Amino acid sequence: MSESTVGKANIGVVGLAVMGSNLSRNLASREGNTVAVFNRTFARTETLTGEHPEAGFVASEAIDDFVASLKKPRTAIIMVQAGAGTDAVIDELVQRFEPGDIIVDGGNANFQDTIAREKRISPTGIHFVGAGISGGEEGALKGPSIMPGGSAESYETLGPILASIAAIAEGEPCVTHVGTDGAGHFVKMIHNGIEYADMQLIAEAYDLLRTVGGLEPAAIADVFSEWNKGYLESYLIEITAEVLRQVDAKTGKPFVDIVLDEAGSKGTGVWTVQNALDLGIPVGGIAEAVFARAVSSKPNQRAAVQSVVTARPEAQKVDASFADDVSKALYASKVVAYAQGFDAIIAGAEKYGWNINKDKIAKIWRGGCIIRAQFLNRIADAYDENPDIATLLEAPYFADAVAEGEAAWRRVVATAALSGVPVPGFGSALSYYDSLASKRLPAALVQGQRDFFGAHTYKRVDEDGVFHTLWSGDRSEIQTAGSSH
Ligand code: NBP
Repeated sequence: MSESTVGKANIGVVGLAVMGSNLSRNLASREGNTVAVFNRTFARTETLTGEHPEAGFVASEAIDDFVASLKKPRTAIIMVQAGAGTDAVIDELVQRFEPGDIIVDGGNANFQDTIAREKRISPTGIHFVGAGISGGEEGALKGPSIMPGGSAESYETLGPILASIAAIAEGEPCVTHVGTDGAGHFVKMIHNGIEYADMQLIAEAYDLLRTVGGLEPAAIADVFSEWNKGYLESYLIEITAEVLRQVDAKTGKPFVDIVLDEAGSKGTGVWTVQNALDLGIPVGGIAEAVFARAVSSKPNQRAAVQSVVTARPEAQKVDASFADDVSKALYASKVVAYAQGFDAIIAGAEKYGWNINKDKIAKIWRGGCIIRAQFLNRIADAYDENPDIATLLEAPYFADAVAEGEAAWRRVVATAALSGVPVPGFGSALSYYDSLASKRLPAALVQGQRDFFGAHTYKRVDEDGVFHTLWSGDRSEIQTAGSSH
Protein backbone atom coordinates (compact mmCIF):
# COMPACT_ATOMS: atom_id res chain seq x y z
CA MET A 1 0.00 0.00 0.00
CA SER A 2 1.16 3.52 -0.61
CA GLU A 3 2.22 5.72 2.32
CA SER A 4 -0.45 8.21 1.31
CA THR A 5 -3.28 5.91 2.41
CA VAL A 6 -1.94 5.27 5.92
CA GLY A 7 -4.37 6.57 8.50
CA LYS A 8 -6.54 8.07 5.81
CA ALA A 9 -9.94 6.50 6.48
CA ASN A 10 -12.10 7.36 9.48
CA ILE A 11 -14.15 4.18 9.05
CA GLY A 12 -13.58 0.74 7.56
CA VAL A 13 -15.90 -2.00 6.33
CA VAL A 14 -14.95 -5.69 6.24
CA GLY A 15 -17.18 -7.93 4.13
CA LEU A 16 -18.32 -6.59 0.81
CA ALA A 17 -21.24 -8.81 -0.15
CA VAL A 18 -24.51 -6.97 -0.73
CA MET A 19 -24.93 -5.53 2.78
CA GLY A 20 -21.31 -4.48 3.26
CA SER A 21 -21.07 -2.96 -0.24
CA ASN A 22 -24.22 -0.93 0.25
CA LEU A 23 -23.24 0.21 3.71
CA SER A 24 -19.79 1.23 2.41
CA ARG A 25 -21.39 3.26 -0.38
CA ASN A 26 -23.76 4.88 2.09
CA LEU A 27 -20.83 5.80 4.37
CA ALA A 28 -18.78 7.14 1.46
CA SER A 29 -21.66 9.33 0.28
CA ARG A 30 -21.74 11.29 3.55
CA GLU A 31 -19.71 14.41 4.12
CA GLY A 32 -16.60 13.83 6.19
CA ASN A 33 -16.27 10.08 5.74
CA THR A 34 -13.38 8.34 4.03
CA VAL A 35 -14.10 4.62 3.84
CA ALA A 36 -11.55 1.80 3.89
CA VAL A 37 -12.82 -1.48 2.46
CA PHE A 38 -11.66 -5.08 2.75
CA ASN A 39 -13.03 -8.45 1.75
CA ARG A 40 -11.55 -11.95 2.15
CA THR A 41 -11.81 -12.51 -1.59
CA PHE A 42 -10.23 -9.49 -3.27
CA ALA A 43 -12.29 -9.83 -6.47
CA ARG A 44 -15.33 -8.55 -4.55
CA THR A 45 -13.36 -5.47 -3.44
CA GLU A 46 -12.29 -4.81 -7.02
CA THR A 47 -15.88 -5.09 -8.23
CA LEU A 48 -17.06 -2.56 -5.69
CA THR A 49 -14.29 -0.04 -6.26
CA GLY A 50 -14.52 -0.52 -10.03
CA GLU A 51 -18.27 0.10 -10.10
CA HIS A 52 -18.12 3.03 -7.69
CA PRO A 53 -15.08 5.19 -8.30
CA GLU A 54 -17.09 8.20 -7.02
CA ALA A 55 -16.97 6.70 -3.50
CA GLY A 56 -13.22 7.25 -3.19
CA PHE A 57 -12.77 3.99 -1.30
CA VAL A 58 -9.40 3.17 0.25
CA ALA A 59 -9.17 -0.47 -0.85
CA SER A 60 -6.73 -3.05 0.49
CA GLU A 61 -5.98 -6.58 -0.64
CA ALA A 62 -4.21 -7.48 2.60
CA ILE A 63 -5.78 -7.04 6.01
CA ASP A 64 -2.56 -5.46 7.39
CA ASP A 65 -2.91 -2.70 4.82
CA PHE A 66 -6.60 -2.29 5.62
CA VAL A 67 -5.79 -1.84 9.32
CA ALA A 68 -2.99 0.62 8.49
CA SER A 69 -5.36 2.67 6.35
CA LEU A 70 -7.57 3.43 9.36
CA LYS A 71 -7.23 6.61 11.38
CA LYS A 72 -6.96 6.12 15.18
CA PRO A 73 -9.00 5.20 17.08
CA ARG A 74 -9.49 2.65 14.31
CA THR A 75 -13.13 1.85 13.66
CA ALA A 76 -14.21 -1.07 11.49
CA ILE A 77 -17.67 -2.44 10.77
CA ILE A 78 -17.86 -6.15 10.02
CA MET A 79 -20.58 -7.17 7.54
CA VAL A 80 -19.92 -10.85 6.98
CA GLN A 81 -21.89 -14.02 7.47
CA ALA A 82 -23.01 -14.35 11.09
CA GLY A 83 -21.29 -17.08 13.13
CA ALA A 84 -17.93 -18.53 12.09
CA GLY A 85 -17.25 -15.85 9.44
CA THR A 86 -17.76 -13.09 12.00
CA ASP A 87 -15.47 -14.81 14.52
CA ALA A 88 -12.75 -15.27 11.88
CA VAL A 89 -12.79 -11.56 11.01
CA ILE A 90 -12.92 -10.49 14.66
CA ASP A 91 -9.81 -12.59 15.37
CA GLU A 92 -7.94 -11.01 12.46
CA LEU A 93 -8.79 -7.52 13.67
CA VAL A 94 -8.14 -8.17 17.36
CA GLN A 95 -4.61 -9.32 16.45
CA ARG A 96 -3.93 -5.99 14.74
CA PHE A 97 -6.03 -3.40 16.59
CA GLU A 98 -4.88 -1.48 19.70
CA PRO A 99 -6.60 -0.46 22.92
CA GLY A 100 -9.24 2.19 22.20
CA ASP A 101 -9.94 0.90 18.68
CA ILE A 102 -13.49 -0.19 17.85
CA ILE A 103 -14.76 -3.34 16.18
CA VAL A 104 -18.42 -3.23 15.17
CA ASP A 105 -20.35 -6.35 14.19
CA GLY A 106 -23.17 -5.10 11.97
CA GLY A 107 -24.37 -8.59 10.99
CA ASN A 108 -27.34 -10.50 12.35
CA ALA A 109 -25.57 -12.01 15.36
CA ASN A 110 -27.37 -13.69 18.21
CA PHE A 111 -27.12 -11.27 21.14
CA GLN A 112 -25.77 -14.04 23.40
CA ASP A 113 -22.82 -14.42 20.98
CA THR A 114 -22.33 -10.66 21.12
CA ILE A 115 -22.24 -10.73 24.93
CA ALA A 116 -19.66 -13.56 24.81
CA ARG A 117 -17.55 -11.79 22.18
CA GLU A 118 -17.54 -8.54 24.12
CA LYS A 119 -16.46 -10.39 27.25
CA ARG A 120 -13.65 -12.09 25.34
CA ILE A 121 -12.41 -8.91 23.64
CA SER A 122 -12.78 -6.31 26.38
CA PRO A 123 -9.61 -7.38 28.31
CA THR A 124 -7.61 -6.29 25.23
CA GLY A 125 -8.87 -2.71 25.63
CA ILE A 126 -10.48 -2.91 22.20
CA HIS A 127 -14.16 -1.94 22.14
CA PHE A 128 -16.51 -4.50 20.68
CA VAL A 129 -19.89 -3.22 19.54
CA GLY A 130 -22.74 -5.40 18.36
CA ALA A 131 -24.95 -3.24 16.16
CA GLY A 132 -28.33 -4.37 14.87
CA ILE A 133 -28.88 -2.95 11.40
CA SER A 134 -32.36 -3.13 9.92
CA GLY A 135 -33.64 -2.21 6.51
CA GLY A 136 -32.19 -4.86 4.24
CA GLU A 137 -30.14 -4.03 1.16
CA GLU A 138 -31.94 -0.80 0.39
CA GLY A 139 -31.74 0.40 3.97
CA ALA A 140 -28.00 -0.28 4.08
CA LEU A 141 -27.58 1.90 0.98
CA LYS A 142 -30.02 4.71 1.68
CA GLY A 143 -30.37 4.80 5.45
CA PRO A 144 -31.03 1.95 7.87
CA SER A 145 -32.29 1.95 11.44
CA ILE A 146 -29.24 1.19 13.58
CA MET A 147 -29.25 -0.33 17.06
CA PRO A 148 -25.71 -0.27 18.46
CA GLY A 149 -24.74 -1.79 21.80
CA GLY A 150 -21.26 -1.65 23.34
CA SER A 151 -19.61 0.86 25.64
CA ALA A 152 -20.68 4.49 25.99
CA GLU A 153 -17.06 5.46 25.27
CA SER A 154 -17.02 3.73 21.88
CA TYR A 155 -20.29 5.45 21.01
CA GLU A 156 -18.59 8.83 21.23
CA THR A 157 -16.57 7.94 18.13
CA LEU A 158 -19.09 5.67 16.51
CA GLY A 159 -22.29 7.64 17.17
CA PRO A 160 -21.61 10.49 14.73
CA ILE A 161 -20.50 8.06 12.00
CA LEU A 162 -23.64 5.93 12.39
CA ALA A 163 -25.83 9.03 12.61
CA SER A 164 -24.38 10.14 9.26
CA ILE A 165 -25.73 7.03 7.48
CA ALA A 166 -28.91 6.25 9.41
CA ALA A 167 -32.40 6.92 8.10
CA ILE A 168 -33.88 10.23 9.19
CA ALA A 169 -37.34 10.27 10.76
CA GLU A 170 -38.88 13.65 11.49
CA GLY A 171 -35.45 15.24 11.45
CA GLU A 172 -33.83 12.74 13.82
CA PRO A 173 -31.36 10.02 12.78
CA CYS A 174 -32.65 6.52 13.46
CA VAL A 175 -29.81 5.47 15.74
CA THR A 176 -29.30 5.51 19.48
CA HIS A 177 -26.89 3.90 21.92
CA VAL A 178 -29.16 1.06 23.03
CA GLY A 179 -27.11 -0.24 25.95
CA THR A 180 -23.95 -2.19 26.71
CA ASP A 181 -22.65 -5.43 25.11
CA GLY A 182 -25.50 -7.40 23.46
CA ALA A 183 -28.25 -4.79 23.92
CA GLY A 184 -28.21 -3.70 20.27
CA HIS A 185 -28.53 -7.19 18.84
CA PHE A 186 -31.17 -8.03 21.45
CA VAL A 187 -33.32 -5.07 20.42
CA LYS A 188 -32.78 -5.91 16.74
CA MET A 189 -33.98 -9.45 17.50
CA ILE A 190 -37.16 -8.11 19.10
CA HIS A 191 -37.63 -5.76 16.14
CA ASN A 192 -37.60 -8.80 13.88
CA GLY A 193 -40.02 -10.66 16.16
CA ILE A 194 -42.45 -7.75 15.99
CA GLU A 195 -41.95 -7.70 12.21
CA TYR A 196 -43.09 -11.36 12.06
CA ALA A 197 -46.22 -10.51 14.06
CA ASP A 198 -47.04 -7.43 12.00
CA MET A 199 -46.68 -9.36 8.72
CA GLN A 200 -48.84 -12.24 9.96
CA LEU A 201 -51.60 -9.86 11.10
CA ILE A 202 -51.59 -8.10 7.73
CA ALA A 203 -51.72 -11.50 5.99
CA GLU A 204 -54.73 -12.50 8.12
CA ALA A 205 -56.47 -9.24 7.22
CA TYR A 206 -55.90 -10.03 3.54
CA ASP A 207 -57.25 -13.58 3.96
CA LEU A 208 -60.41 -12.28 5.67
CA LEU A 209 -61.03 -9.60 3.05
CA ARG A 210 -60.64 -12.20 0.33
CA THR A 211 -62.29 -15.29 1.77
CA VAL A 212 -65.07 -13.63 3.74
CA GLY A 213 -65.22 -10.19 2.10
CA GLY A 214 -65.09 -11.70 -1.39
CA LEU A 215 -62.58 -9.15 -2.71
CA GLU A 216 -59.98 -9.90 -5.35
CA PRO A 217 -56.28 -9.13 -4.66
CA ALA A 218 -56.32 -5.92 -6.75
CA ALA A 219 -59.34 -4.63 -4.80
CA ILE A 220 -57.66 -5.56 -1.51
CA ALA A 221 -54.59 -3.65 -2.69
CA ASP A 222 -56.84 -0.59 -2.97
CA VAL A 223 -58.19 -1.17 0.55
CA PHE A 224 -54.63 -1.41 1.89
CA SER A 225 -53.61 1.76 0.04
CA GLU A 226 -56.51 3.54 1.73
CA TRP A 227 -55.50 2.13 5.12
CA ASN A 228 -52.01 3.43 4.47
CA LYS A 229 -53.37 6.97 4.62
CA GLY A 230 -54.73 6.54 8.14
CA TYR A 231 -53.82 5.10 11.54
CA LEU A 232 -52.49 1.88 9.96
CA GLU A 233 -49.93 3.77 7.87
CA SER A 234 -46.73 1.73 7.68
CA TYR A 235 -44.10 0.44 5.28
CA LEU A 236 -45.50 -3.09 5.60
CA ILE A 237 -49.04 -2.00 4.65
CA GLU A 238 -47.59 -0.02 1.74
CA ILE A 239 -45.59 -2.94 0.31
CA THR A 240 -48.48 -5.34 0.90
CA ALA A 241 -50.60 -3.23 -1.45
CA GLU A 242 -47.78 -3.40 -4.04
CA VAL A 243 -47.50 -7.17 -3.74
CA LEU A 244 -51.28 -7.63 -4.04
CA ARG A 245 -51.42 -5.41 -7.11
CA GLN A 246 -48.71 -7.39 -8.89
CA VAL A 247 -49.86 -9.58 -11.81
CA ASP A 248 -47.85 -12.62 -12.87
CA ALA A 249 -46.50 -12.04 -16.39
CA LYS A 250 -46.51 -15.75 -17.24
CA THR A 251 -50.11 -16.56 -16.36
CA GLY A 252 -51.88 -13.22 -16.03
CA LYS A 253 -52.98 -14.30 -12.57
CA PRO A 254 -52.54 -12.24 -9.39
CA PHE A 255 -48.94 -12.72 -8.26
CA VAL A 256 -50.10 -13.81 -4.79
CA ASP A 257 -51.93 -16.77 -6.38
CA ILE A 258 -48.89 -18.21 -8.12
CA VAL A 259 -46.63 -18.13 -5.03
CA LEU A 260 -46.38 -21.38 -3.06
CA ASP A 261 -48.05 -20.77 0.32
CA GLU A 262 -45.20 -22.06 2.49
CA ALA A 263 -43.48 -19.22 4.38
CA GLY A 264 -39.82 -19.42 5.32
CA SER A 265 -37.80 -17.75 8.04
CA LYS A 266 -34.19 -17.10 8.94
CA GLY A 267 -34.37 -17.53 12.70
CA THR A 268 -34.67 -14.19 14.45
CA GLY A 269 -38.39 -14.76 15.08
CA VAL A 270 -37.57 -18.09 16.68
CA TRP A 271 -34.85 -16.46 18.80
CA THR A 272 -37.34 -13.84 20.00
CA VAL A 273 -39.79 -16.48 21.14
CA GLN A 274 -37.11 -18.67 22.73
CA ASN A 275 -35.78 -15.73 24.71
CA ALA A 276 -39.25 -14.53 25.68
CA LEU A 277 -39.98 -18.03 27.02
CA ASP A 278 -36.79 -17.87 29.08
CA LEU A 279 -37.72 -14.42 30.34
CA GLY A 280 -41.30 -15.54 31.13
CA ILE A 281 -42.80 -12.88 28.88
CA PRO A 282 -45.93 -13.76 26.91
CA VAL A 283 -45.31 -12.82 23.29
CA GLY A 284 -48.20 -14.80 21.82
CA GLY A 285 -48.54 -12.50 18.80
CA ILE A 286 -44.93 -13.11 17.79
CA ALA A 287 -45.04 -16.82 18.65
CA GLU A 288 -48.23 -17.35 16.62
CA ALA A 289 -46.60 -15.63 13.67
CA VAL A 290 -43.57 -17.93 13.89
CA PHE A 291 -45.84 -20.97 14.26
CA ALA A 292 -48.06 -19.83 11.37
CA ARG A 293 -45.02 -19.96 9.08
CA ALA A 294 -44.14 -23.40 10.50
CA VAL A 295 -47.68 -24.72 9.90
CA SER A 296 -47.65 -23.37 6.35
CA SER A 297 -44.43 -25.29 5.73
CA LYS A 298 -45.90 -28.68 6.68
CA PRO A 299 -47.35 -29.78 3.32
CA ASN A 300 -47.74 -33.41 4.38
CA GLN A 301 -49.83 -32.57 7.43
CA ARG A 302 -51.87 -30.04 5.50
CA ALA A 303 -52.56 -32.59 2.76
CA ALA A 304 -53.39 -35.29 5.32
CA VAL A 305 -55.98 -33.14 7.08
CA GLN A 306 -57.40 -31.88 3.79
CA SER A 307 -57.91 -35.50 2.73
CA VAL A 308 -60.11 -36.26 5.74
CA VAL A 309 -61.92 -32.94 6.02
CA THR A 310 -64.62 -33.14 3.40
CA ALA A 311 -66.72 -30.08 4.27
CA ARG A 312 -65.38 -26.66 5.11
CA PRO A 313 -67.54 -23.94 6.68
CA GLU A 314 -69.09 -21.46 4.31
CA ALA A 315 -67.90 -17.89 4.60
CA GLN A 316 -70.23 -15.80 6.78
CA LYS A 317 -72.28 -13.14 5.05
CA VAL A 318 -70.84 -9.71 5.72
CA ASP A 319 -71.74 -6.22 4.59
CA ALA A 320 -69.69 -3.26 3.39
CA SER A 321 -68.61 -2.40 6.93
CA PHE A 322 -66.53 -5.59 7.15
CA ALA A 323 -63.34 -4.00 5.81
CA ASP A 324 -63.61 -1.30 8.45
CA ASP A 325 -64.06 -3.97 11.14
CA VAL A 326 -60.96 -5.78 9.85
CA SER A 327 -58.91 -2.58 9.94
CA LYS A 328 -59.88 -2.06 13.59
CA ALA A 329 -59.13 -5.69 14.47
CA LEU A 330 -55.77 -5.35 12.73
CA TYR A 331 -54.93 -2.20 14.65
CA ALA A 332 -55.92 -3.61 18.04
CA SER A 333 -53.97 -6.83 17.37
CA LYS A 334 -50.98 -4.79 16.28
CA VAL A 335 -51.06 -2.77 19.50
CA VAL A 336 -50.97 -6.07 21.43
CA ALA A 337 -48.02 -7.41 19.39
CA TYR A 338 -45.99 -4.23 19.94
CA ALA A 339 -46.90 -4.15 23.64
CA GLN A 340 -45.62 -7.71 23.95
CA GLY A 341 -42.41 -6.88 22.08
CA PHE A 342 -41.70 -3.94 24.36
CA ASP A 343 -42.43 -6.13 27.39
CA ALA A 344 -39.69 -8.47 26.15
CA ILE A 345 -37.29 -5.53 25.77
CA ILE A 346 -38.03 -4.39 29.33
CA ALA A 347 -37.50 -7.90 30.70
CA GLY A 348 -34.30 -8.40 28.69
CA ALA A 349 -32.93 -5.06 29.88
CA GLU A 350 -33.62 -6.06 33.47
CA LYS A 351 -32.03 -9.49 33.13
CA TYR A 352 -28.91 -8.36 31.30
CA GLY A 353 -28.44 -5.03 33.07
CA TRP A 354 -29.13 -2.70 30.15
CA ASN A 355 -30.42 0.80 30.66
CA ILE A 356 -32.72 0.81 27.62
CA ASN A 357 -34.67 3.94 26.81
CA LYS A 358 -37.96 2.65 25.39
CA ASP A 359 -39.14 5.85 23.78
CA LYS A 360 -35.82 6.18 21.94
CA ILE A 361 -36.16 2.62 20.63
CA ALA A 362 -39.65 3.43 19.31
CA LYS A 363 -38.22 6.56 17.67
CA ILE A 364 -35.33 4.83 15.89
CA TRP A 365 -37.81 2.35 14.42
CA ARG A 366 -39.77 5.17 12.75
CA GLY A 367 -37.46 5.16 9.73
CA GLY A 368 -35.19 2.81 7.78
CA CYS A 369 -36.42 -0.47 9.23
CA ILE A 370 -39.13 -2.88 8.11
CA ILE A 371 -41.64 -2.01 10.85
CA ARG A 372 -41.33 1.73 10.26
CA ALA A 373 -44.61 3.54 10.85
CA GLN A 374 -46.18 6.68 12.28
CA PHE A 375 -47.65 4.41 14.93
CA LEU A 376 -44.23 4.29 16.64
CA ASN A 377 -44.61 7.97 17.55
CA ARG A 378 -47.57 6.97 19.73
CA ILE A 379 -45.42 4.35 21.48
CA ALA A 380 -42.63 6.89 21.98
CA ASP A 381 -45.17 9.35 23.43
CA ALA A 382 -46.57 6.71 25.78
CA TYR A 383 -43.16 5.81 27.23
CA ASP A 384 -42.06 9.42 27.22
CA GLU A 385 -45.08 10.41 29.33
CA ASN A 386 -44.65 7.51 31.73
CA PRO A 387 -41.65 5.19 31.32
CA ASP A 388 -43.02 2.92 34.05
CA ILE A 389 -46.37 1.93 32.58
CA ALA A 390 -47.05 -1.76 33.18
CA THR A 391 -48.05 -2.31 29.53
CA LEU A 392 -48.60 -0.17 26.46
CA LEU A 393 -52.26 -1.21 26.65
CA GLU A 394 -52.53 1.01 29.72
CA ALA A 395 -51.36 4.17 27.94
CA PRO A 396 -54.38 6.44 27.35
CA TYR A 397 -53.98 6.64 23.57
CA PHE A 398 -53.79 2.85 23.12
CA ALA A 399 -56.43 2.11 25.76
CA ASP A 400 -58.85 4.38 23.86
CA ALA A 401 -57.88 2.99 20.44
CA VAL A 402 -58.36 -0.61 21.54
CA ALA A 403 -61.64 0.18 23.33
CA GLU A 404 -62.90 1.88 20.19
CA GLY A 405 -62.06 -1.10 18.03
CA GLU A 406 -62.99 -3.79 20.54
CA ALA A 407 -66.46 -4.65 19.23
CA ALA A 408 -65.16 -4.87 15.66
CA TRP A 409 -62.23 -7.01 16.84
CA ARG A 410 -64.61 -9.51 18.46
CA ARG A 411 -66.87 -9.59 15.39
CA VAL A 412 -63.91 -10.26 13.12
CA VAL A 413 -62.47 -13.09 15.25
CA ALA A 414 -65.93 -14.67 15.60
CA THR A 415 -66.60 -14.32 11.87
CA ALA A 416 -63.23 -15.88 11.08
CA ALA A 417 -63.92 -18.85 13.36
CA LEU A 418 -67.40 -19.41 11.86
CA SER A 419 -66.00 -19.08 8.33
CA GLY A 420 -63.07 -21.43 8.91
CA VAL A 421 -60.45 -18.75 8.25
CA PRO A 422 -57.36 -19.24 10.44
CA VAL A 423 -56.55 -16.12 12.45
CA PRO A 424 -53.89 -17.19 14.98
CA GLY A 425 -52.61 -13.62 15.23
CA PHE A 426 -55.95 -11.83 15.67
CA GLY A 427 -57.27 -14.59 17.92
CA SER A 428 -54.29 -14.81 20.24
CA ALA A 429 -54.08 -11.02 20.54
CA LEU A 430 -57.74 -10.85 21.56
CA SER A 431 -57.30 -13.69 24.09
CA TYR A 432 -54.26 -11.93 25.53
CA TYR A 433 -56.26 -8.73 25.89
CA ASP A 434 -59.14 -10.61 27.50
CA SER A 435 -56.72 -12.37 29.84
CA LEU A 436 -55.38 -9.05 31.08
CA ALA A 437 -58.84 -7.48 31.23
CA SER A 438 -60.60 -10.34 33.10
CA LYS A 439 -61.13 -9.87 36.82
CA ARG A 440 -60.67 -13.61 37.44
CA LEU A 441 -58.72 -16.13 35.41
CA PRO A 442 -59.06 -19.91 35.45
CA ALA A 443 -55.45 -19.91 36.65
CA ALA A 444 -57.07 -20.48 40.08
CA LEU A 445 -58.27 -23.89 38.87
CA VAL A 446 -54.84 -24.65 37.40
CA GLN A 447 -53.33 -23.94 40.83
CA GLY A 448 -55.84 -26.37 42.33
CA GLN A 449 -54.88 -29.05 39.82
CA ARG A 450 -51.18 -28.48 40.50
CA ASP A 451 -51.75 -28.75 44.21
CA PHE A 452 -53.78 -31.97 43.73
CA PHE A 453 -51.19 -33.95 41.76
CA GLY A 454 -47.96 -32.36 42.84
CA ALA A 455 -48.52 -30.57 46.17
CA HIS A 456 -47.38 -27.39 44.43
CA THR A 457 -49.35 -25.30 46.98
CA TYR A 458 -51.46 -22.21 46.37
CA LYS A 459 -52.20 -18.79 47.84
CA ARG A 460 -55.65 -17.73 49.04
CA VAL A 461 -57.51 -14.61 48.00
CA ASP A 462 -58.54 -13.87 51.58
CA GLU A 463 -55.42 -14.38 53.72
CA ASP A 464 -51.63 -14.31 53.45
CA GLY A 465 -49.54 -17.46 53.39
CA VAL A 466 -48.99 -20.55 51.26
CA PHE A 467 -51.41 -23.47 51.51
CA HIS A 468 -51.87 -27.10 50.55
CA THR A 469 -54.96 -29.26 50.68
CA LEU A 470 -54.48 -32.86 51.82
CA TRP A 471 -56.11 -34.26 48.68
CA SER A 472 -55.35 -37.91 49.38
CA GLY A 473 -56.14 -37.53 53.07
CA ASP A 474 -59.08 -35.87 54.72
CA ARG A 475 -58.96 -32.89 52.29
CA SER A 476 -58.38 -30.40 55.04
CA GLU A 477 -56.09 -27.46 54.36
CA ILE A 478 -52.68 -26.94 55.91
CA GLN A 479 -50.51 -23.86 55.79
CA THR A 480 -47.01 -24.54 54.48
CA ALA A 481 -45.50 -21.03 54.71
CA GLY A 482 -46.30 -17.45 55.64
CA SER A 483 -48.10 -16.03 58.65
CA SER A 484 -50.49 -18.30 60.53
CA HIS A 485 -53.30 -17.29 62.80
P1 NBP B 1 -23.39 -12.86 3.60
O1 NBP B 1 -24.08 -13.16 4.87
O2 NBP B 1 -23.83 -13.57 2.37
O3 NBP B 1 -21.84 -13.14 3.79
C1 NBP B 1 -20.93 -12.95 2.72
C2 NBP B 1 -19.73 -12.22 3.20
O4 NBP B 1 -19.11 -12.91 4.30
C3 NBP B 1 -18.66 -12.13 2.13
O5 NBP B 1 -18.02 -10.89 2.23
C4 NBP B 1 -17.73 -13.29 2.49
O6 NBP B 1 -16.43 -13.14 2.00
C5 NBP B 1 -17.73 -13.13 3.98
N1 NBP B 1 -17.18 -14.30 4.71
C6 NBP B 1 -17.68 -15.52 4.89
BR1 NBP B 1 -19.22 -16.14 4.12
N2 NBP B 1 -16.93 -16.30 5.64
C7 NBP B 1 -15.85 -15.54 5.96
C8 NBP B 1 -14.69 -15.78 6.69
N3 NBP B 1 -14.47 -16.96 7.29
N4 NBP B 1 -13.78 -14.79 6.79
C9 NBP B 1 -14.01 -13.59 6.19
N5 NBP B 1 -15.11 -13.31 5.47
C10 NBP B 1 -16.02 -14.27 5.37
O7 NBP B 1 -23.39 -11.29 3.31
P2 NBP B 1 -24.61 -10.27 3.36
O8 NBP B 1 -25.85 -10.86 2.80
O9 NBP B 1 -24.09 -9.00 2.78
O10 NBP B 1 -24.85 -10.05 4.92
C11 NBP B 1 -23.85 -9.56 5.81
C12 NBP B 1 -24.41 -9.59 7.23
O11 NBP B 1 -25.55 -8.75 7.27
C13 NBP B 1 -24.88 -10.94 7.71
O12 NBP B 1 -24.63 -11.07 9.07
C14 NBP B 1 -26.35 -10.94 7.46
O13 NBP B 1 -27.07 -11.78 8.33
C15 NBP B 1 -26.67 -9.50 7.69
N6 NBP B 1 -27.84 -9.08 6.90
C16 NBP B 1 -28.61 -8.17 7.39
C17 NBP B 1 -29.69 -7.75 6.69
C18 NBP B 1 -30.50 -6.71 7.28
O14 NBP B 1 -31.56 -6.37 6.80
N7 NBP B 1 -30.03 -6.15 8.36
C19 NBP B 1 -30.02 -8.24 5.45
C20 NBP B 1 -29.22 -9.15 4.95
C21 NBP B 1 -28.11 -9.58 5.69
P3 NBP B 1 -16.05 -13.75 0.55
O15 NBP B 1 -16.46 -12.73 -0.44
O16 NBP B 1 -14.58 -13.91 0.63
O17 NBP B 1 -16.77 -15.05 0.41
